[in-house]
Amino acid sequence: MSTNNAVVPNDLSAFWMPFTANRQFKKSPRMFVAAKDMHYTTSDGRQVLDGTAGLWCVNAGHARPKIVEAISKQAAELDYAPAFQMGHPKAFELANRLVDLTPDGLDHVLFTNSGSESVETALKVALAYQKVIGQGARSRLIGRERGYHGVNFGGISVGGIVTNRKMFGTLLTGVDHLPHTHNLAKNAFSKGLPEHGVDLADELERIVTLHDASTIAAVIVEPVAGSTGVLIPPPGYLQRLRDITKKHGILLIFDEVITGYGRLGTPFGADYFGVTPDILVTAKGLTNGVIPMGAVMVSKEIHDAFMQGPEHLIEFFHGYTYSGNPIASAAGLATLETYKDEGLLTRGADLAKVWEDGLHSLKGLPHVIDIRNIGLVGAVELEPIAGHPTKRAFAAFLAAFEQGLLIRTTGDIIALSPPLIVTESQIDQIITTLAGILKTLE
Ligand code: PXG
Ligand code: PLP
Repeated sequence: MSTNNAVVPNDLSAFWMPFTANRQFKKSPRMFVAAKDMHYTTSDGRQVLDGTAGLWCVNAGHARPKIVEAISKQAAELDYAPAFQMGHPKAFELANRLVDLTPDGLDHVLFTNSGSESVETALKVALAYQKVIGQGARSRLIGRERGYHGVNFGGISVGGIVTNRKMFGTLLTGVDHLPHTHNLAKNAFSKGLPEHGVDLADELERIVTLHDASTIAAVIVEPVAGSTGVLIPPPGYLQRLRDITKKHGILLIFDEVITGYGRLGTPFGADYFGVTPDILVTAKGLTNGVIPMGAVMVSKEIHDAFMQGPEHLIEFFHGYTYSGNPIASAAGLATLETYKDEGLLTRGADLAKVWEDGLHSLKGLPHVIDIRNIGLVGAVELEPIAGHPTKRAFAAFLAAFEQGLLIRTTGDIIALSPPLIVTESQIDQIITTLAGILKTLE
């Protein structure tokens, strides 16, 4: 039990925490109680520099005035409106703004409440689209090893993380996977895009030959795999996936839950790589992480294929109670305005060189076996302690937290993705703190 005004509740047992070592955490909790701009405040009153934009989502930094104001105003004005067969202006306005922001051809938006729901939505649109155009035999979905597409059943089926899959039965049937593009032997310590591996895209041709194109609905990939440790594709790889999918009538879905909204120094990964998918999956940075919301942008061609038959009938049997929720829509609009006011969707490009130089200065420190960077994303891969995978990176995470820096670890990889408002001196602080920790790690 706890009181409402306690800084830290005295019983932590009821909340079964997500993707957390619950017993370890509850023995020595790490609590944030406030946040502003680049910093969190801990329950013991310390400032912690946010090196990860929360969970890759707080792209404009914390407690930004326009967003705070928009949310409180919207809550007082129109808190909720039914999402089915009713509308409210801000959801339409936000969809229009998103269509303006995304690459040409992506002209329609479906709203969700998370990246996971955005992924399920995209996969369902893809399958239904193939049916609607008379290609109903196209029921297979192709994902990629080490892909992360959230935690719902579709997402873990096309995803490629064994721990997220193995406890949950047979998942979706008819799914196959491309190989991932991570190649330490050939590409370690690459700056930006790694040189080797474009041929891995040709594995899609092999998969198409195996199953026949007429059975495949869609391919889903992250332009840069974030969650499994910042796996960056070589030049030409995504274009080759685009060419092969187009040739075979297969839809290409980019999961931009992390790469979207400025993370790579361009509005979307699609812009960075100059490759436009048929469906673009987003969440996180859409509302600066403040209110749960996702958005799935689809091509005009896909959307228009559904707009047939009697007009009083529902065209697509899918949606959420909170699709386009008024407060989330207001948060999204204020977030996009903040990005625009401050040039944040391209600020990553201005800082990319400083970021790259800082990160790569860690080369040669103990246990460091690779460093990767793109836009304002970075990863430092550590040699695992023999027999104890993840332990070394987790020790770095705990040490960083003690020293006032929030980092994120996955396996033995340290991932970094600061808010796009980060200053050069804060980049310096991130690198200096990390260097100190790497020198002392067991
Ligand atoms: N797709 C991608 C590419 C993601 O990165 C999701 C879907 C799912 O989004 P939701 O909102 O349902 O969590 C994600 C989320 C990490 C980390 O530290 C990454 C994510 C979430 C939490 C932590 O790597 N990615
Ligand atoms: N479960 C039940 C019993 C429901 O009534 C609903 C929605 O009406 C859902 C699940 C789905 O909830 P949501 O629309 O918030 O995803």
